[in-house]
Amino acid sequence: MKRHVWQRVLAMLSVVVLTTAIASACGGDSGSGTAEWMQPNASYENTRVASSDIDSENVADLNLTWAQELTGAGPFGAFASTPLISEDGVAYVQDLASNVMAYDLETGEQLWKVEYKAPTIGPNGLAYEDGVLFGVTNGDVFALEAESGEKVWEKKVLDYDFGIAEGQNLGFTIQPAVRDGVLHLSEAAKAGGGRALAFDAETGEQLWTFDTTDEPEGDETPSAGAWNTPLVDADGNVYYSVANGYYSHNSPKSTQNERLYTNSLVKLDGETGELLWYYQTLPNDFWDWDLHLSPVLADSDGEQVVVTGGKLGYVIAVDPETGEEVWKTAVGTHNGHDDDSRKQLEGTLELPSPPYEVFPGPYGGVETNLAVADGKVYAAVVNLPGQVNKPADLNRPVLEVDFADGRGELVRLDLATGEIDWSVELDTMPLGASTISNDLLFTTLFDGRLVAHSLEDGSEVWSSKLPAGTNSPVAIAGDRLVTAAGFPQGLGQEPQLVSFQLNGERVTPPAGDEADESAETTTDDSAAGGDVTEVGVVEGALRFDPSELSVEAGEVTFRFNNTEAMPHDFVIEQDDQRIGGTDLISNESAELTVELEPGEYTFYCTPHRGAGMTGTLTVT
Ligand SMILES: [Cu+2]
Repeated sequence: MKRHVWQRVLAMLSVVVLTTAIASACGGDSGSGTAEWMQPNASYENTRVASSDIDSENVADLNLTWAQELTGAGPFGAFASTPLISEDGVAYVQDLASNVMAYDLETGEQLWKVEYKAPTIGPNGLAYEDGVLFGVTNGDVFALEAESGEKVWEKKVLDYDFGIAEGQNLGFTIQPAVRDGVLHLSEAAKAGGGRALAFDAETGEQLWTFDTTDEPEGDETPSAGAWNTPLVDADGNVYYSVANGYYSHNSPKSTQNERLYTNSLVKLDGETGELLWYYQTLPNDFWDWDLHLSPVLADSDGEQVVVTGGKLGYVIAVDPETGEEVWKTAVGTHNGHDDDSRKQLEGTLELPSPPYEVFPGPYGGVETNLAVADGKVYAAVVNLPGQVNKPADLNRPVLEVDFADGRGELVRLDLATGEIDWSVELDTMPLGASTISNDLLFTTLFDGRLVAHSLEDGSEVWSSKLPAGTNSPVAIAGDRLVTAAGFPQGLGQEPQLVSFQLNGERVTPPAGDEADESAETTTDDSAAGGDVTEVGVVEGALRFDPSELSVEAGEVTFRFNNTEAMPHDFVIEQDDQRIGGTDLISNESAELTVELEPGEYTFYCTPHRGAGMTGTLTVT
């Protein structure tokens, strides 16, 4: 153990040396200096259209100019929000441990950091108005001086217990919106249904709340709330895509109903929080098909429409005045389950015998935000099925997936009709939202690539390999692009914030070869112990290695070796009773000693249980 810690320190030191070298290698020429990206989705309308110099003619000269290690992490990596970029050359970001940092865009130097150390599922992130940054941790809302990171105000808003695993109360995990002095954000899934809240941006005073379910006391299932930045229109009215509930196909039938306002777009009065209208797109959802994207307000031939979508694999346009559907288009792979939830309400649902796959899966469909420009909608679509391997899987609110099977598409739809103009296939999942820069569509791919595709026909124009896997969106301003390689997937990959500049001096980010070696040698420690049962992880797969263990009854010691930066724990239970577990750890080992009687046990990782990170333990 000691040796491992020491090697980790060495690895970190080498990273520090490298990043210092990178910073000093960066020359003095200044950027164009007037463009900014200071809204979560670039504009109040959530269009994700950058004010940018980068286009298909010059993208070949877009170079990585610095990378900085990200140290905080949540269950889905180190980073998942859209960075903010100020016109005076500062990037403001929040990692998945809720920590907030400011970086000098020119040098990559960290200007300040506020540590919250509160892991969250994400996507979280920052909002900005009049020199002040706004953000959340699980239960708190805070305002910071952008200049210094100094606290302006901070409020504990939620006082219930929350966790970071699916099916738990998740608290806040949203990138808020702020406009004209009012801050808007929502709880994510919460027992009975999360609330949308509005605050006075100057004082932090709570102005109103809106229950995103119509009977918040009716059902204890964590449900509704919102994951992504709402839309605030020029009148101050607020549109949220309200998420679903953690219901399984086999959840008691009494709790399965339309369950307003799950999977609904809602419009709220900005003054009072009163519901103006709702549009429910999928009642009684039990496949974890959230409607959860940031709604986008766009002009379509002189008519305003609000466009949204989500994991259900549809892009939808709604009339902002009435809430009536204008069009609804399926994107990505669907394999015949779209009407299951409605059929179950009618009592006519018949499912096949396992095993079978369900498209879109629980991480599938349009997982990350849309972009809209010039009468066109752009969607990054994930094709990754949920797996029903045995009848009991229908008790799971989130079907098991295998991230290694993930594929995707980029799709362009016509804003007026919803018709698909083009769709191009991707050999890995796009989880980096859609960002438009002149004639290019940027996103990031799960295996660690930053890509730019042609708006015209979807063809790939440019790509760059990032130092680690990623599920981070892209922000662009002027000649700069900021994103993260925040989802490490291989031995030695370290999460990093990365910055690109047109014609910037290219650097090679720390690749982590030395960390690689240190991780490999950690297993040597096992020689020191006596009877220790080792369990590790399959890198990048959210799986234990092995997934089946057997030990003899009595006092048993397990050593859990997490060779990834992704945090995992190792928990043993029997008949829903927790026997014991390690802390969440990353890039290290932890031991667990428990007294076990003969029998069958389950082990799992708390944050990734829903993603299938489970195994069986036989005690003889
Ligand atoms: Cu895990």
